[in-house]
Amino acid sequence: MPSRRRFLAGTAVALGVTGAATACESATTPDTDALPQAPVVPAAQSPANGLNFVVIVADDLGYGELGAYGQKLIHTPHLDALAAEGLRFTDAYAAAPVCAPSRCSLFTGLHSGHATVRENPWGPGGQAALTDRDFTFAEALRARGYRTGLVGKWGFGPEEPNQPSHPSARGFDEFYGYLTHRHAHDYYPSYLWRNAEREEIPENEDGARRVYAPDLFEARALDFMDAHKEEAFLLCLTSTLPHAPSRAPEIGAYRSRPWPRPDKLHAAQVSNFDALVGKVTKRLESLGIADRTVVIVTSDNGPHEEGRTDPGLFGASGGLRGLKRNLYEGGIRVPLIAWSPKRVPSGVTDRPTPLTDLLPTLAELAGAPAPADVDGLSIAPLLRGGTDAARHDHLYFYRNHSGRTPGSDAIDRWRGRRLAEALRRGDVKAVRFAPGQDRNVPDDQWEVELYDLARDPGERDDIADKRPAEADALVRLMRSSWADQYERKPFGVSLDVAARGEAFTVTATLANGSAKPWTAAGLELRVPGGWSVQALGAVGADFVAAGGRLTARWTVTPTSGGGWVSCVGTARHVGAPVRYAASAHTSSAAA
Ligand SMILES: [Ca+2]
Repeated sequence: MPSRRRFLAGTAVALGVTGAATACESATTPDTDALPQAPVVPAAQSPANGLNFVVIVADDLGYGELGAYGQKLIHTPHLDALAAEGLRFTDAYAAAPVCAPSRCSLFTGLHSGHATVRENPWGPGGQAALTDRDFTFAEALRARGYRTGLVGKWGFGPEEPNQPSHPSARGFDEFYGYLTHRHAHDYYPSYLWRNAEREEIPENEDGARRVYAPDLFEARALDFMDAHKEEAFLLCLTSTLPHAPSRAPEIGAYRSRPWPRPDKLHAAQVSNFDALVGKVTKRLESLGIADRTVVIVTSDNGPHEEGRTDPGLFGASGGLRGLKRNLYEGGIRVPLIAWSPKRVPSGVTDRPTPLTDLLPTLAELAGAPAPADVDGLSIAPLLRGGTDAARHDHLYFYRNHSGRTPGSDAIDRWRGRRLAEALRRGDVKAVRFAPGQDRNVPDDQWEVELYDLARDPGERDDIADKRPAEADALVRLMRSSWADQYERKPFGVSLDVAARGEAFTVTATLANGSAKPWTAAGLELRVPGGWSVQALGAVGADFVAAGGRLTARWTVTPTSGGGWVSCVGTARHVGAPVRYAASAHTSSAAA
């Protein structure tokens, strides 16, 4: 029998909503084998003339691997053109120097001292999954009526449908790609996931290499835009390029270069990523929707040195110290380009911009509420042509990772397996290493370094001894940036079903966890045909303050047996309609 957790996740999956599971935590385990599928509550209507968003994330693409960021050997003409026409960020940061924590922060807007996933699956803590407490930017936009798709690497297990860490449960209407982190390392997979279904790729069985996954993702991404060109959409294209292994169908333009084969293939991977971005923008133009689409391109961490590639050959870190796995700049500073013809002005910004800013930015541009308790800040003013956006007081970074590679370990001075933290405030950055992998050791056991990035962008001159008070101040900020379990404020609809004799009491809450008030709020309960419903008080409110909530209760009398009850919460946020939903099976409340 599926576990209660899977059952609860199934409710959320069916509706693509948040809150369902938390609402039912106190419920008794239902006999889920006997349950029909949860009813599908229609999504909100797509906003007329809404902006589209295409978020393209490269995997391990270094700060210096694009021509627009100084690359000389690898050709990236499409991205260079995007950077010239759009807004190029010189100081953008992944939240972590390896994949899973970086991506968790990117999707949820929480930095690596608050996010659910702070380590790779094989890190000391072995984290690999999102939970129902996580609210992604896809969930934010979906509540506003966006059609949402994710194509490529999701990277969070388990390898199962109908569970809270599946993209379908975290706001994506359509998913095609790898579920788990490890599976995404296979460029010729024998299967991929399409929503909750595992789809076999017989051409790649038994280790055959006939179908290259990036080609499948390209086709699916273009199809998604074709299918939804009349609607407002969010497409996340999470490419696995140019992650190890160095695999590409063709070496192409690099065939005659005097480089080892892994480096030729790596260069081809980066150019293939560039070509992918070019095809996406060309398709947006041919569909006539480029002018109302914002394309954002970035990477999840610094360049790798796996599969015998040599990042030094290409200057892949752009002159910064560090590779993937390091908390020095090369491990975490990433390219970031925002492009939208006629909308995003061309230019360059040095605003320190963590990828946690994506959630509030996309939400603001879409007119959707964002949870007020995220760490990101919106850069929407910059994308609209303003000179700046609100700046972070400081940026926090965490690393606890068992794997190490020789180059990154040497850059860390052979502390690559030790837990590390970094913090940037203004132009000053602290990096510190614990004695081992325990974050709770006293401060005086850590090795602390301090760098002035304005004068010393390569982090070569440690000034911690010269400026001890400043080093101490940054360490205090590291301490305060960390929460073992970050408590989230309620957001969206939650639902509770309690048995009361022959009847049930259903309590629903619509929580406005955003920073702006909502108007015209209402909760509507849906039950199977023939059941009677009696509201116990008001089910609507003219006004729900920021941080406030609307709660409604009903007595529900079933005609027989159990069944699904669903609740839809609607409100207007800055005048625009938003919609959240949750459902629960009444057998979950049976004594
Ligand atoms: Ca990565």
